[in-house]
Amino acid sequence: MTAALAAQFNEAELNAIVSYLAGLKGETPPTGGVEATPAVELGEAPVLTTEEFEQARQIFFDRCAGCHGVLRNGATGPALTPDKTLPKGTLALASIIFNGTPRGMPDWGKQGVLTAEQAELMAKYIQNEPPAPPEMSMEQMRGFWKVLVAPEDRPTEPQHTRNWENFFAVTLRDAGQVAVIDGDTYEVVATVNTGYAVHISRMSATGRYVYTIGRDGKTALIDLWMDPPAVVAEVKTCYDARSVEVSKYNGPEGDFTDRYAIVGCYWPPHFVIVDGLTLEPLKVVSTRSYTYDTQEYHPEPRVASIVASHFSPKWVVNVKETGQIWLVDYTDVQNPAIKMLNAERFLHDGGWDASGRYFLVAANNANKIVVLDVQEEKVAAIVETEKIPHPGRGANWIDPVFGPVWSTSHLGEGALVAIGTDPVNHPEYAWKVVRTIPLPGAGSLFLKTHPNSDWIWVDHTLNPDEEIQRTVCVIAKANPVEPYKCWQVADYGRAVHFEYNMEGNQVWVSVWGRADDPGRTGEIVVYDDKTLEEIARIPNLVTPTGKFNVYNTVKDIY
Ligand code: DHE
Repeated sequence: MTAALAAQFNEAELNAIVSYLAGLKGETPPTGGVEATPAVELGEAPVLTTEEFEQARQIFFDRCAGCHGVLRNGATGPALTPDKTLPKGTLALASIIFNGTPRGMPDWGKQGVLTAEQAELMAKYIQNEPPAPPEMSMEQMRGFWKVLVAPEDRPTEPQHTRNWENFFAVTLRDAGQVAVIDGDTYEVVATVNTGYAVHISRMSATGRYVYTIGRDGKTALIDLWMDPPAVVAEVKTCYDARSVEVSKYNGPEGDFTDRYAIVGCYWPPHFVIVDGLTLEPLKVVSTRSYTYDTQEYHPEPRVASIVASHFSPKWVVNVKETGQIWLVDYTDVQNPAIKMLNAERFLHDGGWDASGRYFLVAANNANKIVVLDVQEEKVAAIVETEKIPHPGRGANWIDPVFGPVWSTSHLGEGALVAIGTDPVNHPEYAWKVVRTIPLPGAGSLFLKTHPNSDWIWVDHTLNPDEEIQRTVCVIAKANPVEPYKCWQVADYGRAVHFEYNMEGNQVWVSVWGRADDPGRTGEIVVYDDKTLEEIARIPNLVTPTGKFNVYNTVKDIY
């Protein structure tokens, strides 16, 4: 490789190319081999047949758009527009797609998700201009909307004697389903069809309903009082989505519990307010706007996390690419007042501090956590962290030296940080990183704790090393300087995401297997949170990822 070409790549990308080329040496290369197309000049995008282009478009939507954007302007992952990809060329791009990078690009080839031919196809595809995806009108949304059981035909009390507040909604990612699992008995009470690859489940303010959002933009409403729990309404408000939240406020301005829900879309870039009991789409609001800092127009500002304020009838809507936090007042949904706060680019996931006043959200590719004071409606601080913070909802705990803290782990660094969250009693530590605790590796997606727990649990799901991918660690709150214990939860798959049961004495961890590998599709491992001993396995689940306990989700316990 010439020095000029090598300068196009960072160290991680060069390593991926070297490792890829090393794999091509043998008689039967493990990767299947990719024809070495030299780096091409700008303007010479490789030509694809219509069939190849359609296959690549679908793979890009399923695997790549979440991080790089549908229009490939970059967010969690770098921009992949032809001006960036053409100088790299097919071979280098295919190497990176196949091998991944330590900074968070998954190793799609090594994981067996993409063949070498598909990696090459994707490398060629991303050197072409991105196709413009379709918009979605209110009329189309209404066409998708279905009420399967009308509110007046639903039960007025639970139709079973199970402890439904201790139910878990578990995403069965590749099956396009959610399993409702009884947290007392570990029985699968119902498996319901939802959207594809449900990203999150959130509960209505009363806890009776579960709202799921599929990657395909489909929202399903599950009634937990039915026997068995079933989908009572569904709607599709976008083609690509990650977030859903409900209205929670009950106070002088009205009782909004179970009244509305809001769906945050990746494409088209908008949010949609729907009726809380029927999912009837009511109002669509575009997020296309200007970046908060340079004030340049952005055609694809995607809606990342959304939370409902406890203080006012407002949702906190995090707009990724423009770096703005929108406070959306839902008292008049047809004429919503929106306060736009400048924050930081690439807002992603986040959670409340223990008081419920501050929302801490990762600006992941900026390596920062933005602290929003929801009561004062202003950004209280922006905190520098390690590389690519990924908190899920984070973890609130009391540090023996620094008092109340909120924690995040990182995708790009083996480190868990604690940020002081108590400006009243510990002002010297508030909104500062007070601890950095080393982990066995990078690639962490989630961490979790509970006010009753002695531990903070953390995963390493996207670490390239197979053993580390399945390893979870616990850090003792009493001595938070290093992990107290780390172990592999299974001999296959990746360990991902934690959730406590209602009592806060058991922890559930997903083993994310492969849908096409019978016996190893996935399971949930349940641990005693005091002794850290395994209590049960809930086997034969198809690619379980997120798990949401009804009680803990309603009360925002993490
Ligand atoms: Fe997620 C939360 C986006 C990849 C499982 N994920 C979120 C949120 C966003 C988001 C915006 C916050 C929602 C909220 O709170 O309102 N996730 C994205 C992506 O854009 C990304 C990086 C790439 C993609 O294409 O989707 C991505 N996420 C993943 C996964 O690969 C995971 C592990 C499995 C999957 O679904 O494909 C995954 N994300 C989750 C889970 C949560 C989540 C389980 C909720 C955590 C919680 O405890 O609340």
